[in-house]
Amino acid sequence: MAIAPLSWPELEALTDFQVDTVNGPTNAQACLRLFGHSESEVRVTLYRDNHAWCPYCQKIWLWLEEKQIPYRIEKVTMFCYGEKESWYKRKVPSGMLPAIELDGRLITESDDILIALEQVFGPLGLGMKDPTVMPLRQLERLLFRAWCTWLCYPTGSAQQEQRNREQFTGVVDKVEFALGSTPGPYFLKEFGTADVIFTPYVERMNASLYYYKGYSLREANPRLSNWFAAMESRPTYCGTQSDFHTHVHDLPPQMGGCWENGEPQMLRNKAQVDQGPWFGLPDVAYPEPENSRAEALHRVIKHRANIIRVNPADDKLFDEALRCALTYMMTNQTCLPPLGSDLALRYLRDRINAPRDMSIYAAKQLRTALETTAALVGDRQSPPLPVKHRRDQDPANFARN
Ligand SMILES: N[C@@H](CCC(=O)N[C@@H](CS)C(=O)NCC(=O)O)C(=O)O
Repeated sequence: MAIAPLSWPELEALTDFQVDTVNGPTNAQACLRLFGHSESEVRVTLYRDNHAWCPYCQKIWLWLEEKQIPYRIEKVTMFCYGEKESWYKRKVPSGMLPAIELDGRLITESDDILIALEQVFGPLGLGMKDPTVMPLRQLERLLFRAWCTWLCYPTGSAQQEQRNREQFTGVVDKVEFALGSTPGPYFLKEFGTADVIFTPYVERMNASLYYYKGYSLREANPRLSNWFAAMESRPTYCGTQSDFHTHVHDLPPQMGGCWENGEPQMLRNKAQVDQGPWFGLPDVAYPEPENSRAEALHRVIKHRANIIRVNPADDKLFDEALRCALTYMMTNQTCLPPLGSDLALRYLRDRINAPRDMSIYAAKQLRTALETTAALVGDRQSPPLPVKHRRDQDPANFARN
């Protein structure tokens, strides 16, 4: 039986989600991380992108979280989402991210940043210049280049597509060999710098190749699969982890385009990433935390005024439709949204960003509730997301959080 949508205060009463952004687990919302230290001990400011998406920023973010170095976070807009802040351009004229200030000294370039941090705080496991880490850093760049060649250039023929695929999987075999040459799931005996270096792009490769090429990196390679699982046992990594939907739609403007191969598996994968079901995708394998719905609800309530304002639909109509989706998410009871709200609900479904807005399972719960509710009143899909920019995600439309 269908129920009426709950009011905002009634919805608010259904979530007690709280995180200590400063001293609690790794999260994308924090502007200060202390790990139990006092603020006067902070020596590092990390400038990273507002969207918690930039791969080079993720590297530094993960390193600081693993080492539990107290730091401040200043969030900066990436060009493809909106206007770069002028205060940042005065500091870093190219506007590139990440950058850090370490005892007042500005450092750019993610590798130089890690080396500078190591000099002051010591390495994470074996360091950047360790002779066992150096070849792994080179292997990561080799993998990166093979990925770009396959993903980011149109292929004139099926043979070329096959060659690009084989070139990539050939490098993946080297990665599998490297992972297999030490005991345990990590690149070296202990978790460390080498794992941090591989993390951002391996995560993006897993998402993009699944969606654009029908190739499941995580499922096709047993050692990478173990490595992902080991990474997911670390709350630091989980706090920075993105889902497939976010990655595949954030990558094209950054990479200058991603090319679909049109194969049947690719088409199936693409449909699932875009339209669900989102549970079961190989973007995450650890068990869902019990508070993921409460987290999603809390995050929507916090930003509801902006979420409703930026939605192209009429505010009153979307307010009700959104409450229907949230009511369904929290009660599991069907809640019929207003007629004509299917597009508006799918507009939001397509713009949930993990981990910027919420963690990976919360994002899946919210996408599912929006889609299930939209499907009650229509099957219209919103126009495809832009691929040259993502100004539809301009952080200027949202309060700082
Ligand atoms: N080699 C640099 C690359 C950094 C980089 O490419 N950053 C991109 C984001 S992933 C950037 O800041 N682009 C400018 C923008 O998008 O605003 C590093 O390792 O730090």
